[in-house]
Amino acid sequence: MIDLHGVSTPNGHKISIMLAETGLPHRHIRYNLLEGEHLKPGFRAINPNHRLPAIVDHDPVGGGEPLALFESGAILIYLADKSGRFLPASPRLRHTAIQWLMWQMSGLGPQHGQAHHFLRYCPEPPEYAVERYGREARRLFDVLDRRLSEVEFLAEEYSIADMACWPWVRAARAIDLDIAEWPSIQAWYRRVGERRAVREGAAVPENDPAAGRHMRLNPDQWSVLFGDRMLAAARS
Ligand SMILES: N[C@@H](CCC(=O)N[C@@H](CS)C(=O)NCC(=O)O)C(=O)O
Repeated sequence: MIDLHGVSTPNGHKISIMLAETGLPHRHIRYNLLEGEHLKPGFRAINPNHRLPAIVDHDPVGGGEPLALFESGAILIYLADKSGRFLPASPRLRHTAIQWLMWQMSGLGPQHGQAHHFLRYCPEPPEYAVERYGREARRLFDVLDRRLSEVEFLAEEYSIADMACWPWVRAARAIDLDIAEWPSIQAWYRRVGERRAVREGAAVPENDPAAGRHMRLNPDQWSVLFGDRMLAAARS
């Protein structure tokens, strides 16, 4: 049994999609970020970085004590190893899949995340930051679109690289990007989105605060995400 410590955000959806795809037995433990549930000291044993998602596998690969893992890319690779699915068997394509997964983890996710921060959270967004991250967000979509004009899926066959990117492409409307501008991304987005496991894994609860476009945080919520409460969790 795998515990998914999760949240309804793009990073959380990567893992719920993979669990739905593989059918690995799991239960979903949902966190409320705005309440700071991920900052509680007890969560550190699962993720010392105090972020979501994380998993605890009570029947881990290789046996032994339950295994706790954080970083959604590492979790996807682990679940691919455990299930023997969604990482191509051929070394060339396996490394291609890992390459695009790393691109998502280091580029698409963080850069679109910064664009989102300055557009949606920053009280008085500096024009420089909005433009810098806006341009980078568009550049990354240009890169993705070019790749998807050459192949049906990022590593030629459907893999964890597609599962990692898809929720971030879906979230791009929140930074005012319309995927209709990138036809190959749009076609791939529909192709992947038609999968039952993707629909199931990426279902957003109606009351999910992260699903809204405009984030109006009260001072305590701001402190949890960006201020003293966030820092205190790492220092305590
Ligand atoms: N690189 C990490 C990013 C994790 C991350 O930043 N998760 C967000 C939710 S998508 C989070 O926990 N935010 C809480 C916070 O910033 O306090 C991953 O891919 O797992």
